[in-house]
Amino acid sequence: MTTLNRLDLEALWMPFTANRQFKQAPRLLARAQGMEYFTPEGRRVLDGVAGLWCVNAGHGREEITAAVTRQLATMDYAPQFQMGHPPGFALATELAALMPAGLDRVFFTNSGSESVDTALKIAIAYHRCRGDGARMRLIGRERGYHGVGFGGISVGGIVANRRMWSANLIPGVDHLRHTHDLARNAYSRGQPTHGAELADDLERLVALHDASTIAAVIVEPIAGSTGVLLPPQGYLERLRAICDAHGILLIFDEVITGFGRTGAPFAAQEFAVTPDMITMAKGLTNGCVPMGAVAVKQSIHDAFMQGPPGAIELFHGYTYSAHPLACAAGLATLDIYRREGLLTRAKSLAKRWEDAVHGLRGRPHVIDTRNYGLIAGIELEPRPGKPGARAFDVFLDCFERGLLIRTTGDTIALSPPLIIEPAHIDEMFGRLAEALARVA
Ligand code: PXG
Repeated sequence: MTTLNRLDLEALWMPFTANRQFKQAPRLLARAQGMEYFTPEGRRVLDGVAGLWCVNAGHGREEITAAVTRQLATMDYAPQFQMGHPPGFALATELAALMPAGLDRVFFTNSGSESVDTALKIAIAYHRCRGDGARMRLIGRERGYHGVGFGGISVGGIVANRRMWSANLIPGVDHLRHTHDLARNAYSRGQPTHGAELADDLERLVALHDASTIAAVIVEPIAGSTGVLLPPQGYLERLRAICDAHGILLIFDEVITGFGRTGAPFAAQEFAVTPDMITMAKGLTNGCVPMGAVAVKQSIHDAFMQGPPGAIELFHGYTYSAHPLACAAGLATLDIYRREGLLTRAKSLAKRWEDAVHGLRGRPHVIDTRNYGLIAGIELEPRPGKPGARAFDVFLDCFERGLLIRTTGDTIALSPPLIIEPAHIDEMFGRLAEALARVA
């Protein structure tokens, strides 16, 4: 590993990466344990982002390793089409029990992107099953991220993910405005005060298109990828009420907010707003085997269960839906979450975390600090004409000095493993403060 040279890097086309820049000065990780990564040279790097918002129980969990190893030796793969296996049913049952009441039917996928496209397809098909087939329109939100499938980029609101394929995005999609408003909400602790009225954008779209053409609205309860955008107080409630008034399904994309990130198992529970479907991935297997899922209300599932008993009710699925290794990893992960209280642990650390986040106020270039559960967004003033460059330099500086952070535009996002201890919080924000002082 330590002897990788330039040629060894050529074949791999890396995702969401500046490939040419990266390969000039590669940043490699070779090993991980608990709260830490180690480089091939053995240098310690504190994990401030749970890998990529997924390793919620920390790295190198032996129980998961053992469960996956056992499953691999017992049955490596089994089809799910017209066949089944016990770990698939067991994981679905356990997940259903974790969900907000009523969302107790589970469809398995392999990623967040697949979960999103699955949920959008279910939404449209659901209305058709009920004889309401004109409801095909999908509503996303500006600055939303819903993965990289054609459905996900269509409802998503990130221009760089859309412009290349703009002629091919799925038709019949509109976007609500995003809720990020530094002028009114900078330095909010938890949910911002202003902006619930932005949910009324949905009323505007209903007035424009008529509710009878709208299938679903999809939002992240907290938008992660575009820089930690928190829902204003009352916003999600209002969105739910408008959806209810017009028979529109509400989908929460909880790929990053699921599995304890906010202080409750799911953000839906934390914010006490129950959507009709929840998409998830990442923390479902502690990031160690790819897996995603969509939880749906039983009434949605049941709308499909009609026609002759021999008929396939939903023409959708993946070769690796409910892959046995992923199910074994998921079951072991949920067991750890339960035993160690990790799905609510963020709550007990949230105040300490919040104070640390807001301790960065007043540091060079910082124009906002925001937080929820074990999530932080630290927004920097961009360098003139060079958006993202300053935050990226902070990222590089942190990595060199032993801290992994994530940046998007000029916002630094932190989302550590939920096993984090107060000493790690101090170390993380100490290092970040030093990096901010160094980077021009
Ligand atoms: N929905 C949401 C809300 C996400 O955050 C996806 C869907 C797609 O998941 P997959 O498994 O297909 O990648 C995501 C992914 C970041 C970051 O730094 C976030 C994601 C992925 C990569 C980076 O914020 N989230």
